[in-house]
Amino acid sequence: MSNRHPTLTTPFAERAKQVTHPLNNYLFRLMELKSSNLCLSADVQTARELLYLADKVGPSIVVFKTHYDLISGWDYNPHTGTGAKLAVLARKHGFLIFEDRKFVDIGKTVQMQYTAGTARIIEWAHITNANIDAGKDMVRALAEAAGKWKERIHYNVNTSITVGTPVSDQFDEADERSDELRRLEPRENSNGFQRDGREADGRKGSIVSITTVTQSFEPVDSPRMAKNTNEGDDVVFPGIEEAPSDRGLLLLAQMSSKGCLMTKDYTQACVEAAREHRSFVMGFVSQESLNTQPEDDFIHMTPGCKLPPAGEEENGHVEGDGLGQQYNTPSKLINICGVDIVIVGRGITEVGDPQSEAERYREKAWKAYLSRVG
Ligand code: 6AU
Repeated sequence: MSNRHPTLTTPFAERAKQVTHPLNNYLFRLMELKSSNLCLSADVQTARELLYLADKVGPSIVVFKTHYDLISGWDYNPHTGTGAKLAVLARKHGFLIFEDRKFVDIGKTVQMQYTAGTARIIEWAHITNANIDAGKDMVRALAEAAGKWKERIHYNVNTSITVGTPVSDQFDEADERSDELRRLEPRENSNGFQRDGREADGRKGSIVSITTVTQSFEPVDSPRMAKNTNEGDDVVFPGIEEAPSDRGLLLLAQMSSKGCLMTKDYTQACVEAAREHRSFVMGFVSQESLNTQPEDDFIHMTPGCKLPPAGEEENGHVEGDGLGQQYNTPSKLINICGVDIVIVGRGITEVGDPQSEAERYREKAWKAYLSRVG
């Protein structure tokens, strides 16, 4: 870590003004507003527990981290399911959702894992992360997928249907329009040109009727992630606007686990990949600050964080979990290692009162930040 990098002593409110990534701008302002640099790692087993935790602990945190594949009863419906419900809580309490998916594969596969399949992570998670062992092109692939997704959600699709007898010129136009719609709305577009007598080889036969589906795309102003109609779903955390609809990636640059095989060269490759994709990569999951060049302003989120029990905080040391996880206190990670947000899981979720424990972590982590920036 470079001890003198300006980001270590610059308040989050100032960093908000300088950052490239819209989600970092939003997140730094949210952190100042809530006096919080705490992320909850909600590694619970059921969707019910997950949503309960998000509602209870939401006021103390700025990021809510999920492993959706741990959760039984995850409802995949994009409008009313678990992701959409989390989005409602994120707006209400003011936090970003981070799906800890740790993508690692060839570019095409990670694009599909990110945007499609059952979970459609991109629809509900503002942030996700990737291990770039597969190479830097994977980051570009995810960035491209996020860019295309954002273009698409910025438009409302308005549909009108007319039925009539066609004139000959209409067919070629109709085919072009149909292709365009298929490109924009893969698989979901159900418009059907009903043509009788169309030959398999593409020659036109006798046509009895045509149903024309016209779709126009109108810009949508709200960055809202999922459409919900329940009462109260529109509540937005006071003092800040809704999160932007941009998506962000954290590169898994260093791990908290004992014997981790990530080398310095790998970590450096993460930094280079981040610099190449500043409009998509927000920063790192790492154990220290990796900002070294003057223009670096990446955010650092750090797991492996636990406090000693209340009243014993001064002792400082916390044992690992016996399965490789190693812990440091918020004070060490933020003050000495220079990270911005601490990620806490079992330290909060496995106590009797997660709500007040989250407050204890929030206070300690924020105090460490204040002391770092002086
Ligand atoms: O606080 P814990 O130990 O209960 O949970 C830590 C959480 C888990 C891990 O999957 C995750 O943080 N994690 C990560 C992440 C966030 O990518 C990286 C790492 O190096 N160590 C780690 O524990 O959900």
